[in-house]
Amino acid sequence: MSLSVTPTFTLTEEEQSLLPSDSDVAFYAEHGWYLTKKLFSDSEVDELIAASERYYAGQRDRKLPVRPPRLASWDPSKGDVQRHNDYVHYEHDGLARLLRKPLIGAVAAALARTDEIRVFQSTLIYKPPIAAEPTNVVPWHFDKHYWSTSTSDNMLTAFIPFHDCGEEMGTITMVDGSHRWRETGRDDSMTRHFADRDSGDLERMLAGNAAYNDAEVVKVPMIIPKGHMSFHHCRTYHGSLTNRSPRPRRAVSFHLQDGANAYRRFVLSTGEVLAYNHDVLVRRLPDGRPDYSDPDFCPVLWRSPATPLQED
Ligand SMILES: O=C(O)CCC(=O)C(=O)O
Ligand SMILES: [Fe+2]
Repeated sequence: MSLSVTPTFTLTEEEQSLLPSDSDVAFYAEHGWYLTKKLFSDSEVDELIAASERYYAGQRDRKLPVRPPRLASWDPSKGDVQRHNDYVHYEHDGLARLLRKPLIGAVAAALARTDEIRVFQSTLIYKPPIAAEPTNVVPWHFDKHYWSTSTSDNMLTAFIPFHDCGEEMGTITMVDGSHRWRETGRDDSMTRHFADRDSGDLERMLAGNAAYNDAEVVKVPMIIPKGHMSFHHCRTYHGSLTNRSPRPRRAVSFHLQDGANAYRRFVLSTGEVLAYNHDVLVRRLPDGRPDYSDPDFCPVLWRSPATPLQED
């Protein structure tokens, strides 16, 4: 992107009043999660639903140039299971326009105490209203495990429901303060997405890590009113139960990276070099590493006005 088309990142006075306060930022640092104020109007949230329905009906503004190996890509042939679709900020302009609202990036930057926030991934999620549907359960995990090829330990996720979202819907639930735990035993399976792993193993891993840290597992369900969202640190354990309500649970998991994040080589115990889906998509740095600041896939969402612009 050339300097001349670099967007300016500004907030209205009203938006500034929606930023986290200093005590909110301290709360996030201590607890590993944060519930925002109302960042989207009702009509913006309704537009997210409409855009997601167009997406599910097959509308795309562009397609990924190659299909990465572990792409989450629900389509109607998969039926009434939990839907996950990655890279929606790339493939669908209607969703991207709303998700790229600078205010979301500004909130993330304040929480992560950083000047720049880039999109890392966006996953459109839909839990059908089927209480007994096993794929609706999201087992305990933290996101950094499958971002092992990222240098940053300061990445974070905005969980953005498209309606009021509470316990009956199987809202996202955080394990309070778990981002500060030290990790016991790590193995290759942790780099795999929770959908590809055994939920019993994940439950045991959570209990084992809590015991190792002499910590109690305090599960906090995020009760999120329409237009609000929750944020979680990339090392905060979280999961969610099934959808027991009569309506679908619709959301985007908007995964964000701080400006300093970059690719690092991560070798599994087998000697295999781990790849994240980006690694077959993004442009390369001069030294050959995947560029996690490729503006096509990882656009800048927020840059604090004081930060000098860089040519990319
Ligand atoms: O859909 C959920 O409840 C959890 C989503 C998730 O794992 C995340 O936002 O990182
Ligand atoms: Fe997650």
